[in-house]
Amino acid sequence: MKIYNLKNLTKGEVNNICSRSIIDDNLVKSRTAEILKRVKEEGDSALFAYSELFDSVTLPKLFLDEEELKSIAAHIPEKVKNSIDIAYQNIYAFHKNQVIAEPKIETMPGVTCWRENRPIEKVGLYVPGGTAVLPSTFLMLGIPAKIAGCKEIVVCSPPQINGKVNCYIAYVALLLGITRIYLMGGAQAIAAMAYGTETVPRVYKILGPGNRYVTEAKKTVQNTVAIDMPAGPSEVLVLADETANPSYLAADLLAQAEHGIDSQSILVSTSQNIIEETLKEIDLQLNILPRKEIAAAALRNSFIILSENLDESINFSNQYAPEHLILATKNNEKIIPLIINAGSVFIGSLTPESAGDYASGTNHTLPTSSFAKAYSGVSVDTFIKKITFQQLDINGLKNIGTTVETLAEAEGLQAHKNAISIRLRDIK
Ligand code: HSO
Ligand code: ZN
Repeated sequence: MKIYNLKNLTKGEVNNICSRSIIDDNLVKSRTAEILKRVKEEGDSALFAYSELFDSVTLPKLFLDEEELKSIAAHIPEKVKNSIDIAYQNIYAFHKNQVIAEPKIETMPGVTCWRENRPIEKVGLYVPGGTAVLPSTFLMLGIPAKIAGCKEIVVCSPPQINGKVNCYIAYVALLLGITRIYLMGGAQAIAAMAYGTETVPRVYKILGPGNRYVTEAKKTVQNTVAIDMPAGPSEVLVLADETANPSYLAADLLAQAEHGIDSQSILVSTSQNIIEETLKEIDLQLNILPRKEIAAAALRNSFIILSENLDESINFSNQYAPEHLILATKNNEKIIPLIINAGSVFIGSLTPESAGDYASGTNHTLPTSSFAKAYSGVSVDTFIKKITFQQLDINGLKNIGTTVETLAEAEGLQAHKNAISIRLRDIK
């Protein structure tokens, strides 16, 4: 891991190490465009062809139904099933409280305005397969969608070589009351949900992480459907003072690093000693990880910042805007109000990111690539639209009438003025 001394870095250099600009890959772009076009034009037959090509499987049909999901889910080991159940309960409990009804506001006597929530009727969830199958991501997307009340939840996940999904994915589907999983991954899955095919319903919003093809496809279909947020490689920033535990810091940095070779694990510390000890710990812990090659590659991409004091550390963190921020200092409570940009924050030495990745209750679908400056993580809000309502009574019309007439006239919009005047004349 590269080590930088913050006080020796110019503004430009800080900007540089904070930027996660991913080089546009023209091959990914052109292949994705081709896939999108083909699914749009040929529908189901393109999807069958792509599962032969990319998933090496000849599917009899493009989805698994409830009976099939039940028989797959029956093979789930008891221990995993119980853990999924607990994660489900915690995530449900936390998200349930995000549904908030706003009060009606009388802005002037007789003029009442309010907002009501409405679920997005049709949403599409992408649940990755590939090297890491992530049932946790299915929970993180499915639970808020259910709580929001989305009527149609289309779920796409790539088929395994046997033409099925694994037992965890099947079990989570049934837990969520989802009775069909479409067997498709990659850009073709995003295309199917964005444009619709004979079998796959077209949705209004697509959510979920994926590889570069999925990300590129989501970016491209945005003129047709909404998406959750721009996605980039996963990242963590650990902010540590001299009181932190180096073996915990190393464990948290490695947990992030094992996600993928492009993951970023950043340590920002005021203590040279902690930095040295953490590097030693990383060496020890890395060697025994099954995904050590991936983690090692990610660490080569990552860096450590030595800062003069905690304020500088926090400023750096706010500029980096990490997806995950871990606070490992003696005074975490004081830092909380100073955090401006972060996806999700993990406080104190007993709170590893893994807790939130799986089971504490918060969502793990979070803004990466510094999008935490402008985006929130997935929540029930992600699956809801808010509609405004208003109603005027006689009093309200009298009270607001002249104001609207005057403004309409000022804008030269006589018909707008008339819509008020015609009513005012009647009630006089
Ligand atoms: N850290 C990932 C979520 C995850 N971790 C899933 C394990 N499984 C992105 O927040
Ligand atoms: Zn993770």
